[in-house]
Amino acid sequence: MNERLVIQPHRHADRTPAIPTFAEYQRLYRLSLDAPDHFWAQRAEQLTWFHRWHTVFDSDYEETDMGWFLGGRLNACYNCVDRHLNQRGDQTAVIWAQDEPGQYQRITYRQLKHHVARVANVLREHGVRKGDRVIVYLPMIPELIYTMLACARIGAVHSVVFGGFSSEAIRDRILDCGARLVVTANEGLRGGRRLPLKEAVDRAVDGLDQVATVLVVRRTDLEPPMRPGRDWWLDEECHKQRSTCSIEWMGAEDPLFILYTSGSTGKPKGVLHTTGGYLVFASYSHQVVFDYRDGDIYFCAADCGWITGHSYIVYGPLANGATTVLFESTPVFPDAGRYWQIVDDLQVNIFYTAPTAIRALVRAGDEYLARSSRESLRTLGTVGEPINPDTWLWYYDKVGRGRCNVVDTWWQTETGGILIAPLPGVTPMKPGSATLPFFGVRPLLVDDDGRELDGPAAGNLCLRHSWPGQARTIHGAHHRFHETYFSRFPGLYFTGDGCRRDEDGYYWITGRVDDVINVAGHRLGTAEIESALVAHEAVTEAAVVGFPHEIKGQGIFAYVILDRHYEATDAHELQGLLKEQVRHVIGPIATPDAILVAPGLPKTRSGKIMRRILRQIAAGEYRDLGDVTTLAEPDVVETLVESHRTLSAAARQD
Ligand code: 7RM
Repeated sequence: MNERLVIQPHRHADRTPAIPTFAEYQRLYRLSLDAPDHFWAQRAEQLTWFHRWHTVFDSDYEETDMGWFLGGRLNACYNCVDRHLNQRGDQTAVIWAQDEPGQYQRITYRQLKHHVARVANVLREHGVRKGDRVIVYLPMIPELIYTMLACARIGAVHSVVFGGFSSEAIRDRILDCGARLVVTANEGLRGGRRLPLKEAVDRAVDGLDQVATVLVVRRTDLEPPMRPGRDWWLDEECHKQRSTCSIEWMGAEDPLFILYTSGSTGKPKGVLHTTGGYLVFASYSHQVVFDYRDGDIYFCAADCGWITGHSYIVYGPLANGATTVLFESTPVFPDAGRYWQIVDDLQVNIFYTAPTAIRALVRAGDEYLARSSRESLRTLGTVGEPINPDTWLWYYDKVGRGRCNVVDTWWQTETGGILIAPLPGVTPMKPGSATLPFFGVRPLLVDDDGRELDGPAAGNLCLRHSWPGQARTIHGAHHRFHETYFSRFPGLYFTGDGCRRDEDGYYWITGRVDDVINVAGHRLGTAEIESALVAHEAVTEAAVVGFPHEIKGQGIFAYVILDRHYEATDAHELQGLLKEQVRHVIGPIATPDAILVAPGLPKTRSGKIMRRILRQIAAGEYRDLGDVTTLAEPDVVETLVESHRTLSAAARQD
């Protein structure tokens, strides 16, 4: 694959991009770095403020205490809903594409306002007040958006938990953030299958007196057990409420939401975003990076359980008065043509998904494209993991028929919004590269000793100055926030990603350099999976690594050392048990693809596991394992290689 390939941006005949030329991008980029206060104040003026800020940006020297738009007051829900009513009360705000193909439900801005106000009143009636945390465990249904915005309206802090997490994971999050109210659904529907959400919540809150209220959305006709005094049907509660609800005006630095994300150590961290800077950044980046225009139909196929759904299904698009598509199903239900069917049915102009989904569709074959024209499309986006150039080109050539701009957008839960991406119609594209930094963003590469690298180079990706969408802390663990992001390279925010910069200054993200793996665009900590495994009585030690996976980007490979009482157990059965164990503790998304029962792990004499060797073996790269003589037990490596050979041979036969 030719990494020098440059694809010129496409101009769409009837329109000039928001940023009209590449020279203008460069000029504005300079300005955003030289005069960030001036630049961001102008962007913030696009929102509606109850009270203007007195200081655009302030931070202490260490950058672990940053604030944007200090003194300003606003409300995210007001900005996403109420302020549009005069101009676009009858415009569709949300198109819900239901699991069942061809079933759509349109919700106007006025209807959105009424639904959100009712849910907000229900929350208030159940005792939720400004600053309280609310756990949201819902499928991709309109009530998910209503609930997020209802929280924002009354100043409550939502924490959305992805439906692929288990009850234990829900419980951990409830405990960590101190939520007293949970919103869920009787069931979810996805790809024709039912997801027992209420049942999972019941298990999560069992014996937890802290949770006084569970609100249940009716998605199917299932009647789950309802505990009197604790469980309430949301529709019944809403019927009793008025469709107006007063707004809680929030300080710009008041929390908007907490979203849990995996790191290289310990349990997932509750990344906290605040109101003003986040909303300015999400809305402005949504407008510019997707070249969003009034009247566009915008479809982001992510799940609201992830940051992409927060910033680019809900907050960014709605703050911009867009029509945003909420997709309940999967890209392969009923077949691999589902996205394109929706694109044609709804005349989607902007489409945003993850490389793992595109790879699955490449694999399914081009025939699924034939039934749609996709002529309405203008911008195609990707996010979540590195996109290999072949996949990029398929997206560009086949899906976009060579006439759409492809934006490969690099960012993180912690960054709140997109930090590195091309601007459509403006930035020349290189397949596989996220290209150039967004306004106000200063990426830099450093070597392992923290020395900044100039020009073309490869190293650890860091960021120098704060930007408005930056996470402010980890809920209840500010010290951990500092430790995780600001201590490895003092004075810089460390992303955890490796990256290369080419001779044109383009950035090529190479993937995580820490013990975080990216499985089908889902971020998981190897330490989390290891602790789930050792929680099983059969396992005394576990080491988890990622390995290259054709569709998922990375797969999960677990090495386990068994308690001697279990050595006789049937290997196949044991693997099933351990997979179930991980599903139980974390959720289906963390299920290992392969489990290898190991006699020992390659460790240095000081007891440190040589993960590099484990990664190489898991990838089937047995040659060049490097110097293993420093290991405590060098022979272990050969045994592992043999076991891996056997395991792969068996897998090929299956
Ligand atoms: C938005 C999101 C963040 C991690 C990040 C990277 C990887 C995300 C890209 C990417 C290469 C991209 N948030 N990542 N986008 N890698 N190219 N365009 O995904 O917190 O869940 O994950 O995802 O490793 O650090 S996240």
